[in-house]
Amino acid sequence: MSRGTVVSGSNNGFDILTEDGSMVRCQLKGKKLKGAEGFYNPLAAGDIVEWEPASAGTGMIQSLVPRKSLFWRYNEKGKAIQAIAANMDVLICVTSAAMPPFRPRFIDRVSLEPSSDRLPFIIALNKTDLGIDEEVAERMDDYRRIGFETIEMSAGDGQGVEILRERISGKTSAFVGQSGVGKSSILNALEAGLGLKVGEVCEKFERGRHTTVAAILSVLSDGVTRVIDTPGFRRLAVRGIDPVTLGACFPEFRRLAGQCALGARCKHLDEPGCAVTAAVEEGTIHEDRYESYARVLAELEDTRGYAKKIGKPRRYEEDDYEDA
Ligand SMILES: Nc1nc2c(ncn2[C@@H]2O[C@H](COP(=O)(O)OP(=O)(O)OP(=O)(O)O)[C@@H](O)[C@H]2O)c(=O)[nH]1
Ligand SMILES: [Mg+2]
Ligand SMILES: [Zn+2]
Repeated sequence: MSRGTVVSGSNNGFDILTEDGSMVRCQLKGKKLKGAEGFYNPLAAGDIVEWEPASAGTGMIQSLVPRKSLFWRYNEKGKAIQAIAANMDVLICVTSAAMPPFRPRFIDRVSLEPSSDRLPFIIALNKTDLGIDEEVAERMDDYRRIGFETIEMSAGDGQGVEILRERISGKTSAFVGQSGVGKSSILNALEAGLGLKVGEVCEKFERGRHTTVAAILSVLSDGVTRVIDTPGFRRLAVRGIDPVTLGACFPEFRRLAGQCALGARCKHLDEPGCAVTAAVEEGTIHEDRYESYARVLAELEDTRGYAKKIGKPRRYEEDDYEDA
């Protein structure tokens, strides 16, 4: 039995990067994959599997090696968790200064999983060549202030590309974010040879066109740096977090843990003696971050049934409307 890494694939077959660096097309052995029970899809880009050679240069996947990290979202149609990218050392949320517009509430939602899993997380503000509005600059400053790592960059003119390269060098990183923000373009800027497909942003609606349709892992020419490109989505619905622990996924709220009069039971809404709402009034918690928190909390309360059912891992579904 050998080990290999899933580069891409669907139920019809997976491209596996073997330990000696060659590629082999593999099928699953049987209908259910050992180790991937309960998921909408058995395997994500970045998964490590045990496989065996089969006929004519193909392979048979026997089992999934436990994941050390996972980015996933809740698939509403399948009513199950869809694994998007696995085993990354760092998750990068790509966002754009413009075209499509900067969406901090979307970033807030993406940040919840790495915040609670302690997975290194970077906010990459792309398309800085289009100019950075004051409002965008102010929010990026706030993200840094509360402890998020950020990179301001442009796949278009190359700003920040070397900083990104240094940060992900020798590691596996996964790039996620809304359609059209430039995830595939950034990877092509790191290495033109990747030749990932890039699509225009629709001028009228300022939205991407879902150009990347499946996650794919690529190895850069240094032979050791791995990057996972993923399909864009417009909105992330949050599932499966216990509402009373949501505050702990916001680092600047977490710092106030234990200071609310109600202690760990405080949901930071209108409870007397709440340290979080006091910090919002004082301006030490950004009111838009608080708004994100309140919206996600309401969503979690509305979908408690899901939360119970799927437990941990918690999260996400694709949806058709734009704003969180
Ligand atoms: N001006 C400018 N345009 C960029 C930049 N990066 C990407 N673009 C453009 O933005 C559009 C979308 O880029 P993609 O790389 O396809 O975006 P994506 O995030 O991979 O989109 P999906 O695959 O649909 O999720 C293309 O027209 C790119 O040329 C940048 O830094 N500056
Ligand atoms: Mg893409
Ligand atoms: Zn509170």
